[in-house]
Amino acid sequence: SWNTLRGTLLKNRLSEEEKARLKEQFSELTKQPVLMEGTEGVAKGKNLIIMQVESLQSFVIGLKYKGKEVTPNINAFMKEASFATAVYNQTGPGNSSDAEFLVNAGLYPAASGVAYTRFAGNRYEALPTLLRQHGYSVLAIHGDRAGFWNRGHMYPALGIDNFISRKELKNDEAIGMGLSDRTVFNQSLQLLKKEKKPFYAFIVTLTSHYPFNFQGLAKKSGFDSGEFEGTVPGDYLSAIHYFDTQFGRFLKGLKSKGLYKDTVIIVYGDHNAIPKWDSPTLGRLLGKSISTDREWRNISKVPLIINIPGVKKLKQDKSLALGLINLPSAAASLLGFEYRAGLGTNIFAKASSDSPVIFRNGSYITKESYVKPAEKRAVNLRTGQELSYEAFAEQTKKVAEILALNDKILDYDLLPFFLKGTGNEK
Ligand code: GP9
Ligand code: MN
Repeated sequence: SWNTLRGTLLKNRLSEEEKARLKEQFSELTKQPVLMEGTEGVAKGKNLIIMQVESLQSFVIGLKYKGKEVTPNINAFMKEASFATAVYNQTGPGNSSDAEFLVNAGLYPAASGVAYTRFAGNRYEALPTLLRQHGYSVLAIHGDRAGFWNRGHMYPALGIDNFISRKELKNDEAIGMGLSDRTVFNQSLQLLKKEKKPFYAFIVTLTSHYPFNFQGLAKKSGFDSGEFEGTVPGDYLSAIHYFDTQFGRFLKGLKSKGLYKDTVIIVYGDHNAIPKWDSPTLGRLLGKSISTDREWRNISKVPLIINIPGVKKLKQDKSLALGLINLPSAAASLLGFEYRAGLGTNIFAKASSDSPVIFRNGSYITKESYVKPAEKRAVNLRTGQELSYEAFAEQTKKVAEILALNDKILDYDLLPFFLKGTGNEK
């Protein structure tokens, strides 16, 4: 496109000094940390399913509406999970695709525009590539056309060499933007049964997409959102309940096909569902106030659940603030591998430093503070009390440098250069 071409033409070359400096910064940031006991390699040899659930927010988990659980299957899954938390949404304008990028590449969204469309020509060493190097077969399944978010080009760049999109799937049931979660899960079970083991399957759901009221969905969901039917939050509960029912059937299918016991299942929400202007309605539905920044931030979190059959609670350092960028290194280490090509700290790192959750706009969250450089403000996460912005100067500078490094990696396709000689290159 014109944007890509212009970007290429306007781009200055990086000096060798600058490249060396960036490489140094990168290797410093991606030093393999000491991990919590009982996490490294606990899932060695197992299959991996990473499921990105469209618009799944944390607040629906465990929620009862008119006495009925919204997500009974996720609730049960979470009870037996090895690790479960709520993370902050780090996506930018690329929405679903940014979440995929955070999770599979461990890189931040693009500084402007969308990484999946701007940087599909880059050379990555993403999680799928790493797993393929270790003998995994890799596939992605998503019930939309391959062109959406440029996945058809980006997936191969990330090392996903087998993309089962809407075109390859049986089109026997469509809801809203693409094939229904029901048929996608059914067909996924058939595909996974046949897939060479061990596999990594990246499954991206779609039916619970905004505005959550696609034709026929309410009926298939059967959820009674009462007086909130027809509002975004009410229809959201119904759409998520539909997803949850299909998810339950999928887990059952994995069990009956004998796949469950050999498979790590990671489930997360890609980004928040409810737009901010609907927060008063959501507040009424939940019977609580979500008017302050803090309440909004908390309600906007998305779940991240890791389930390794037979593995009870994984130890994690609670002081780490988490986002989706922290997932690929964690998934790799559970399987017994080291992921060195992304910028996120491992979820299971023994956190010696306070590693922040970084948002694309330069704001960041440490364990106790929320810092917004654009407004030169810092607040206490829990109390909302104003803090001295200047006190965060060093941390703010570090965060800006990490985002700048991310942008240099994308703009100049630097990963192959960074990883040369680390044993992580192709
Ligand atoms: C389409 C879907 C879009 O394939 O992933 O989701 P969005 O990015 O709009 O949340
Ligand atoms: Mn999405």
